[in-house]
Amino acid sequence: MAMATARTAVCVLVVWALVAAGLGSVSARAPLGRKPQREFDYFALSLQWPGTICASTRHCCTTNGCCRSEPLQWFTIHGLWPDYDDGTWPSCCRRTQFEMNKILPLKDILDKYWPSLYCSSSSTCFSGKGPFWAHEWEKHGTCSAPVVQDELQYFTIALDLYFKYNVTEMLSSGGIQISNGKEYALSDVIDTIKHAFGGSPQIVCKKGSVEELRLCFDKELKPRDCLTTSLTNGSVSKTKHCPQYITLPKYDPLVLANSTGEIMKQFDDFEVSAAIYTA
Ligand code: U2P
Repeated sequence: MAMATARTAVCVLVVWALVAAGLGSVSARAPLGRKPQREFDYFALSLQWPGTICASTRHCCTTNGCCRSEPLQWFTIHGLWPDYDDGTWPSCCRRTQFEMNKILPLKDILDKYWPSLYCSSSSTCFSGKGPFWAHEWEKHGTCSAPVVQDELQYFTIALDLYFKYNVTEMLSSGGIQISNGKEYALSDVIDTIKHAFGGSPQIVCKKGSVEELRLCFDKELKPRDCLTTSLTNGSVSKTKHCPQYITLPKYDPLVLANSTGEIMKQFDDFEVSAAIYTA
């Protein structure tokens, strides 16, 4: 129900953002002094599995989605990435800074479905450090022209694709449930997504558990196959390869909450910096 409401809100915003920005054909411009990067070939919507990533969390802060009392039991967004068909990708294409106030109407939805799963702030293209969303917009969003022209449009399109192609639901309808210990054949997971989505996903693992799942789209935002070769040509290291049988583990935030001292210290630190940030 909450998901349906969120989806409706995002759809309205997508239409609005598309109309506001227009769908002209402006190619990605390079930051001053750099050669322009050519137009991308397709998008990868990269999703993270909190059950796997959060298992490595050692300390907490309010910005880390792993630290919430209610566990994240769905794939969350990592980013919408413009990619090339040769397995490489453009990055940091325009000198434009992330501005939180441009996406304020999306804030609650982003918090829920696009949280950072780490405490450290992320690197940005030109201004050092910032929130996870700033990193994704500056590194990938600015290279998404001519399909995406501005920050609001970048986030609304990513959210719209995320809600339209709900991977968590696709897997559970195909009998692949979140569960500690239960192993699924990698080929079954891929086939389940292929069948429900209409394109072959890319799956990244960490010690045999799903860490990321990527769905790919052409420039008209229609499903297409992801590259499988990029797994071998350097974008994903050997340790990220998936074995024949993989797991989709649950995680329990209470386990984290029990390692208290460090957590409270991190919360205090965050409250101080958050106050400065919002002042
Ligand atoms: O895979 C490790 C990191 O490389 C970046 N990446 C990977 C594949 C791709 O198609 N595009 C891409 O950018 C990601 O970097 P990030 O967005 O996290 O900075 C990914 O985490």
